Amino acid sequence: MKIIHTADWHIGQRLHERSRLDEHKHFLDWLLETIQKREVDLLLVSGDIFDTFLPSAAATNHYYQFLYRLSNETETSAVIIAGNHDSAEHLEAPREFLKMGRIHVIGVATKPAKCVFSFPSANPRVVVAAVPYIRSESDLRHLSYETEAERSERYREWLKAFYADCVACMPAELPKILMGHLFVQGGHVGDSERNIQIGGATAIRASDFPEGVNYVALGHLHRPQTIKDAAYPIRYSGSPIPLRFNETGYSKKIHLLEFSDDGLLVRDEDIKVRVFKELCTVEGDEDSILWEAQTGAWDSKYIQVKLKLDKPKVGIGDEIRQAFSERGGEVLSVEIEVPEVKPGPPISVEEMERPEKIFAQFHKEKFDQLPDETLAQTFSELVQLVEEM
Ligand SMILES: [Mn+2]
Repeated sequence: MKIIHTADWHIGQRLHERSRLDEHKHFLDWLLETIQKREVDLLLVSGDIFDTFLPSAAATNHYYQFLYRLSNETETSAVIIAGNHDSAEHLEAPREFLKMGRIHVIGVATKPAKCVFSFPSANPRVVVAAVPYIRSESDLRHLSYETEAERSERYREWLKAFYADCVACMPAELPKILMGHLFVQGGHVGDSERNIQIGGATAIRASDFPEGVNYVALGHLHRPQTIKDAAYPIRYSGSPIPLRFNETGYSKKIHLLEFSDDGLLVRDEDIKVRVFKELCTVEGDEDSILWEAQTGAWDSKYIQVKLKLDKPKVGIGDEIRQAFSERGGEVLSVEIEVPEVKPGPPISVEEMERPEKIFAQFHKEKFDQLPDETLAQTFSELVQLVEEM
């Protein structure tokens, strides 16, 4: 029984307004290919399918095209849960219809028994509990007298009990996989995960998962990682594409598990996701960045520029964008860092300069020249207006 665990697709995500749909399309094609090549029986997607509650038509289309192909071109089954970015209700709406294609979607956790699925259905060899993201505001009853700490604790207890109830519904002899979209204490948080905690310190602990489980397939954290010191693998697959420029120092992954016929985990393999688009960060002063732009290999890369300047310079952003684009790179963001001008000692009213003079000095410092006549005139009129008020 071969199983792939992935999560946090975030289809429809934009990076500095740049659509990522091409990358998602490549990823989903690659995933389907991998499923076919490795003869995978079951696909687990642990939440954050989409980036937003109401994904665009194009994003929705990519998702359903993939499911259609999975159902038609393979024998693979799938279990999909909603994450915090998904609308649980929207994701779940076509549930009955998707079941016809061996695809099981759980958006809202109702009863533990409804979250438990065995595969293959005719002759089960593995059992999965699909527990979607739990919203403290709607899934747990709101109690107005509760402190945040109490609420966090109640969230933890609720999840702990729900997982235990799921396991109680599972046939004892089958390998057990739990799915979830949540934060486990000890996990490494990047900065592209939104609402990582509810009400402050909400995290569940590795020891909160029940005994007798074989694998926990998690979503929520975007860096692939396994929680330390747990009795069995509790793992985040991470997002398949880097969602921010700072998610680039490591490989993106999906996980391939294999259970033998007698229920042992005989394979636990990382598969690196192909890089569909490289994200790069270039830092330095104007000269070094322009030199890098003119000499580096930037073809079809997305670039973030962090530029250090002594003083602001009009049009530098465009100049940099142009330089990279001449070598095929696309600059998505230019952050400019200018040293802060320290304010001088305070001066008395008698010593104060006329506003026109201060403005002229300010302009000279900022743009290296005095304001032109029109601007100086306009400013002086403004001052006059204020003084006459
Ligand atoms: Mn996510």
